[in-house]
Amino acid sequence: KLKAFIFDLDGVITDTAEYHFLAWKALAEDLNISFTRELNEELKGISRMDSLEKILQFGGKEQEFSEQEKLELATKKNEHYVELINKITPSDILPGIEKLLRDIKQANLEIALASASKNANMVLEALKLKDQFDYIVDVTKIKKGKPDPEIFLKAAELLKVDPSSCVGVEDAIAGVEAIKSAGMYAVAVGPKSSFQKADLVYETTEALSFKEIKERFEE
Ligand code: B16
Ligand code: MG
Repeated sequence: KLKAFIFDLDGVITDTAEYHFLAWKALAEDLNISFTRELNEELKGISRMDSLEKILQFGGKEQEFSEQEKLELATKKNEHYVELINKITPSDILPGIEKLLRDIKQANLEIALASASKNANMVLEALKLKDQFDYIVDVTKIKKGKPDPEIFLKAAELLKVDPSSCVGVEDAIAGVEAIKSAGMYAVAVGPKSSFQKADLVYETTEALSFKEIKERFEE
């Protein structure tokens, strides 16, 4: 039986992916690494330090920095990112999300957030959505990033529901993998061709339908 929804943040609830992109791009340019939107796709759902590693690899510079220097680079990117997301308001909630959250609550189901972002609390507050969530997983306590299922399993544990009673909603390939490995029902947002492993795919957040997800889950 369907009992809970567990949401990703970036790319599902709001489009912070664009701000992550701009902040990484500025850092990459400083390092003389060319960074495109296409490469940015590979960073979705990936932690800050792992994202930095990937960018350094794209530029063939992964050997050039000490651990300390890498931390400084990641901090610099984050400061820029935080500056960019300061402008976020409830008008940045992606279409269809407020209705979906309302429909879930109306059906008396639980809602949790499973975001890899250390800025998730700040973003939810800026969107004025924090009250809609029963639990927000503290990512600093999570050892393994997506595609590992840990963050989704933690959310189910906090909600005290069995993973098999949960729907996970994601926009990243690593995220969908994490949901499936957690033994949950995976709803993906994005192009159908990217998400063979998902149980249900919606091209946009606007198309998300509580009724349809519930019916398909119960089939
Ligand atoms: P931060 P999600 C993820 O959030 C983003 O998709 C990913 O691009 C980002 O690097 C990661 O959070 C860490 O974010 O630097 O703010 O801690 O999609 O899991 O909500
Ligand atoms: Mg995401």
